[in-house]
Amino acid sequence: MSRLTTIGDARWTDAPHDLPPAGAAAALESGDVLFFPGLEFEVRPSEQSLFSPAIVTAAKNISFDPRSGSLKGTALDGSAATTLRALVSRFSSLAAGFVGQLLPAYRDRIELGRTSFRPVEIAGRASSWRKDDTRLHIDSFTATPVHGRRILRVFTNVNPHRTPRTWRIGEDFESVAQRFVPALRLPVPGSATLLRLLRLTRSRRSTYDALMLQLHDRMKADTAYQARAPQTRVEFPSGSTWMAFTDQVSHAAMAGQYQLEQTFLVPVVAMLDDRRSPLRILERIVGRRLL
Ligand SMILES: O=C(O)CCC(=O)C(=O)O
Ligand SMILES: [Fe+2]
Repeated sequence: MSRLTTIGDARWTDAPHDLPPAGAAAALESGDVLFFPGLEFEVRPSEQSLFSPAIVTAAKNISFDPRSGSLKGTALDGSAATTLRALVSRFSSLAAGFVGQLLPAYRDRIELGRTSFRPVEIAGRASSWRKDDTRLHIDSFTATPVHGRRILRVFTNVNPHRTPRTWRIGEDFESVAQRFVPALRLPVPGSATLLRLLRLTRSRRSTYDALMLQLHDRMKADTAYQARAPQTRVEFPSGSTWMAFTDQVSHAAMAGQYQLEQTFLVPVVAMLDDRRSPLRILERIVGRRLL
C-alpha cells in the first residue's frame, strides 16, 4: 500500500526541517504521498470571483503553460482572465520553488510541466469511464508521451468553504503491474508513427507510454478491481498541500472542489533508485526494453 507521510513544518519558501536531505525523494520514490497539512496557498480578496465552476468551458480544468503563459479552458477574458492567469502563475512559481528546495536531488533535471485550476465539484461529475478520475488509476498522458519520465504532481486544496478533497489511495505499483501486465498488449508496429502523423500525439508514443495508457484503462475498466483492491480513503483539508508520483501511486479523486495542481517531469536517471520507476518495473516484468 502507498503510505501518507505527513510533514508538519513546511513553508513554500523553506525546505522542511524534520526530514533528512534526501528523505522526501526517497519517500516519493517508494510510493508515498507526501502530505503538508499546514502548507496553504493564499487567495487574495480580488481573486474570490474566480471561485465558480462557470469559469471553465467544456473541459473540467483550466490549464496553464508556465513557460508560454498560455491559459486554456476558461470562459473568462479581459481583466478577469488576467486575474486568473496571475493566480495560477503565482501557484506555479511557489510550487516550483518548493519542489526545488524539497528535492535537491532532482533540482537541475526536473522539468516544469502544466499547471491546472480545478473549479468543478468531482462528486457526481459526468464523464466517460476513461476520463473518470473517481476510479483508481495511475496517470498516463494520451497526447504528450513522457518516454519514461516520472510524473510528479503537487496539489493544493483552495476550497473557500473549507471542504476537503477526498481521495482513495490504492496498492503499490509493483502489485498493480503484476496484476494487469498479463492483459497488456505491445503496440502494433507502426502505430506510434501513425499517431504522430495524425498529430494525435505531440511526439512518438513509446512502447512504455502505450503500456502505461493501457494500464490506466485496464484499472479504470475493472469494476471488481475498483471495489476490491486494497485501498484507503484520505481527506485533504482545504489549506493543505500534497504531492506524489502519480504515474506510480494508484489514486482516485472522489469529492472536492477548487484545487490547484502543478505537474513536473523527472527523468528516470535523476532518481535515487531508478529500479522503483514504472519504466524499470514494467521492463523487468515484460522482459524487454520499453523505450
Ligand atoms: O483532481 C484531483 O484531485 C486528482 C485527479 C486525478 O486523478 C488526476 O488529475 O490525475
Ligand atoms: Fe490521476
